[in-house]
Amino acid sequence: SAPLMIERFRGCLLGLAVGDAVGLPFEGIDGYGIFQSFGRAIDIVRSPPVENLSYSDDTQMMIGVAETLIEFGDADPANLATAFGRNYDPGRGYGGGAKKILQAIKDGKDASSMPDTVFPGGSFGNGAAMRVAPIGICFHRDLDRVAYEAARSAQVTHRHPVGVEGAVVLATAVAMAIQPHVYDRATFYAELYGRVATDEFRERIETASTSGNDISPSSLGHGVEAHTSVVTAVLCYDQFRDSYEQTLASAIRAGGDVDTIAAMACAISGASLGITAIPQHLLDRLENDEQGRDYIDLLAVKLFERFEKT
Ligand code: F2R
Ligand code: MG
Ligand code: MG
Repeated sequence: SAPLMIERFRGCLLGLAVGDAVGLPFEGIDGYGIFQSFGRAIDIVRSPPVENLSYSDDTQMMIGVAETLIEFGDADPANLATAFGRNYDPGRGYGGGAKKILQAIKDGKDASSMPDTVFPGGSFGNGAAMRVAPIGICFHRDLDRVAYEAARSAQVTHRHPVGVEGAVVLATAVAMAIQPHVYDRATFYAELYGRVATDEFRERIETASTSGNDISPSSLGHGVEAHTSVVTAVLCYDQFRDSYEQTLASAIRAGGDVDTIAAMACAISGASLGITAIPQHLLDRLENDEQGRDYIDLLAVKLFERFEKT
């Protein structure tokens, strides 16, 4: 039977954290290198080479998005900036531009213009996409609202159109996946295509839509840039819609920015399949300190109560 909506909220947030944490040890290694050193991706998922699964910046920033939605009901950039600065721990492995902006916020400086200058034209990294999933689950009944809130959530750190579109695409994919209505492949990608204007995204969404199972997700890229990782992650989900475990393995096979591709793919998969689809042994190994597993689960329940029960 279809998962309950509360299971889907929990599956999305914890799915993202588990994907991030399982993928983190492989960040920066290509798929073949991972296979040579650690074996098959599916065996890595079934028995990760590290005992304790620690998450990275992807999950830490997702927590800030979730906290902001719970407290304020929307993705107002000023409120998000406060949450990101409050939670910022440089030891979690942030991108170079993000680090500068978040450190300035944490130090109480006015960082509002930094996203325009940290890279020429703004950042097109995947940092706005990797954290955006809570927006997709909260506003899933209104895809225009999802796109609007995702775009403004990106403004805190990512102002390049490609960086912004990464957040819009990922949030829209999550929003479609969490709905009881099942989107067929053509409709799913048509919806994503309609939300973007850059060639970087349009070409990759078109390829994913037409090539489907005939290509490996990594052929769309596996980099730290939004356009070389977001559609890759969407395809990792789409090729294995019925299995969280296989989606995670696919993200590991993609190589490169593995923690982030896995976080994004597994957020979509968890939203679709619910928390019971996440292997229990992975949840058990996920860090559970102050802002760990139980806290993330609590955020999912609070989001459900605020956005689903009204
Ligand atoms: N940063 C990492 N991993 C590196 C290893 C970290 C190390 N272990 C440590 O402890 O420090 N992972 C995380 O970063 C990615 C998300 O990055 P985000 O938030 O988008 O950051 P940023 O700096 O804005 O963009 C990332 C890089 O993309 C390139 N770039 C972006 N815009 C550019 C532009 N307009 N022109 C040229 N280059 C641009 C830069 O190289 C940025 O540094 C995730 O993988 C997350 O896990
Ligand atoms: Mg990371
Ligand atoms: Mg990463």
